[in-house]
Amino acid sequence: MRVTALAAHTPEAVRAALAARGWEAQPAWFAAVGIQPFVVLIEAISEAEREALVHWGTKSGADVLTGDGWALVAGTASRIAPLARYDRAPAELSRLAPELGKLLAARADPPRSWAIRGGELSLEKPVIIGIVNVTPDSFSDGGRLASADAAIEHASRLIADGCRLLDIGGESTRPGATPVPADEEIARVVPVISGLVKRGFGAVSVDTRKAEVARAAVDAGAAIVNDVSGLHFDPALAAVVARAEVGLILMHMRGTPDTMDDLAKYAHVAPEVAAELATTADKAERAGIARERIVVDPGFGFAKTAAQNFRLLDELATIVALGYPVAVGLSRKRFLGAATGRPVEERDRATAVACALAAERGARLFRVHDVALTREALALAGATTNPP
Ligand code: PMM
Repeated sequence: MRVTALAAHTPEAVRAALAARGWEAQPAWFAAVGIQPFVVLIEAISEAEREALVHWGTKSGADVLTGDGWALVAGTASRIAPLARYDRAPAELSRLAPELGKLLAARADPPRSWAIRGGELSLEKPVIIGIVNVTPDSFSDGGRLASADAAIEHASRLIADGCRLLDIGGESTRPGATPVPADEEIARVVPVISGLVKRGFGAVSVDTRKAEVARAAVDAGAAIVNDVSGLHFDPALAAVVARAEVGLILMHMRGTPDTMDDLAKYAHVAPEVAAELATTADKAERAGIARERIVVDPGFGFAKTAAQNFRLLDELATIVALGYPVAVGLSRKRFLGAATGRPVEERDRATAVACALAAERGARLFRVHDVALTREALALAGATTNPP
């Protein structure tokens, strides 16, 4: 007899073991996915629901841990799946079926594309978003025209390095940054956006919290709005996005850049960020923004301590499980310095490694300064499951 422990963090090892023993590709894949471990935390449940779950767990062989008002259910996906079916689940658990069904559906069929203005961006391969910050501290050498030209030239290098999207920002969101009036922000970003669109440099996104700036950027040809406030800063932003039918990145943060550090209080960061992002995405959909247009971003560095950022990166699958494509902004952030001891200008290698870790956990879009290095790290991470 020979006993071998197989890798279980992806379905690959089981698929390969079955394929090596003559299984057809499709059944081998479905079986491998079905026996992947699946753990769900169920909160705000009644005593009757809790008891029904414990009873169901004993019968079905899934592990159920419970406490006051919550339960944690662990097992394989195929063992837990019947709980998402009205005809198979105990009547007391009917409230659970639709919620669990959504999680299972997103897991079985993650989004493969993102609807942006004028078309779709494929997510089959990772999407690198090149950062073009047109803030005075980034481009401090002279007048507006010079800044726009410098930004466009910088963007052309990022495109050559392999990014598929350019994110243009005219307002710094660092703690303590001076707020920029909308007209000043427009004057910074619009010449760059129209210059890039005119040159046909691919999809352009505007990094703004303000409806007025988003409207001007969209008029200049932006295909995406990236709102770091997750629709909290300007209530009019959602309508602009809905009407223009552009893509939307909803980032998680609490408060504003000035107040966010005091709001970094979580009992368990990943589920709390996921719940807050789900509420925000719901709000966007109710404002008329199609689900296919929404990407969510856990907001690394925004209202999170270094330790919370690392937990969130490790537990990124919780954000991915919401069913929206996930973008991450890890580039040069302070918490990367906390692990490496590197100052901000030396954090591109750490950024590339962090992006590879995020890709493995299901992130599809990566907002970075150094596109070439990140592209290489992502190529390697991808080749692990899909060899070239
Ligand atoms: N971070 C910054 C700015 N915009 N947008 C998204 N979607 N995600 C982020 O993490 C994010 C962002 C701050 O970083 P920078 O000052 O280096 O641009």
